[in-house]
Amino acid sequence: MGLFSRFVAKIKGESSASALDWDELSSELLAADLGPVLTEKVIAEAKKIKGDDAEGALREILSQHLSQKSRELAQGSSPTVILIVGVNGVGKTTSAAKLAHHLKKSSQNLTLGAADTFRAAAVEQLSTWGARIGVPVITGKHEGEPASVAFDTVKSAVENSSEYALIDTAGRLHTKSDLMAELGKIKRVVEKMRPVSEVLLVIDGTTGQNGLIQAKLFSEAVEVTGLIVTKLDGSARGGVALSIEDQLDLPIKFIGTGEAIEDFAPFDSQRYLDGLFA
Ligand SMILES: Nc1nc2c(ncn2[C@@H]2O[C@H](COP(=O)(O)OP(=O)(O)OP(=O)(O)O)[C@@H](O)[C@H]2O)c(=O)[nH]1
Ligand SMILES: [Mg+2]
Repeated sequence: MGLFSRFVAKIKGESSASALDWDELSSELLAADLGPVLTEKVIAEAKKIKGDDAEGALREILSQHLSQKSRELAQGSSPTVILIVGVNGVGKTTSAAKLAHHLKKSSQNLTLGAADTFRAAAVEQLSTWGARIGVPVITGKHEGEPASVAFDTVKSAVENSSEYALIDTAGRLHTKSDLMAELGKIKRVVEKMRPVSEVLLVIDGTTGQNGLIQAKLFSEAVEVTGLIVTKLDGSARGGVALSIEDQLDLPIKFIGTGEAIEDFAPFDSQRYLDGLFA
């Protein structure tokens, strides 16, 4: 059942929902990772709703907490440079491959960069995806300088007339300031050649309110332009998405819904809202 379907039933005064009180609704929203701030706002606004179109009114309330920024990828001068960043294990490498695959459907040339030089397996992982989807992957020396791999990726993308250069980076703890500073360096080095049009922060949709803290700290280190929220397959919790959009005004641009290359789509806010009421 969608997160808000009982909510709507209660507002309509349906008897089946009469036992449900606002505290209970509040707990449900918290359990869905909407977070305390947004939960409080939504409950306060929802209490004012009366009349028949409770669902319409509630949808309107929730829409107002979604980011109004564009969910389209920004277009740079070819190649459009996109950095993929985030904490460990959230799905950056998989999302870089999925995004490349998604973009390949509409553009001729793409270049992927494996700027996670800390783990040999990470380079291998992206190279394997690249071979599978037919996109060249630029790699560097193990434990080499990530900024230099990123630079080489954009250089190669310029040389082979790629429309996009997608750069995967190593997972980093948002609380480690040296690692966060490295992101700024990668961006600065790349920008000697081309502007970085997008810094996409990957958030694991099941990690709850910690995702909000990650988004805050990454935004302080580097100008995050949008989010990819992963692991939304079968999760009843994706509410963190709404809470990040509300508090940081960062638009979710794509979602990941599984491990396969096709389990990826542009974020559709209307469908997201449908899911909450379904
Ligand atoms: N179910 C599900 N699994 C996903 C999704 N995206 C990624 N994964 C899985 O999550 C795991 C980690 O994915 P990676 O892409 O390696 O994550 P990463 O952020 O690059 O990890 P590090 O480079 O180690 O920081 C893998 O097993 C992926 O298959 C998703 O949308 N749904
Ligand atoms: Mg990775």
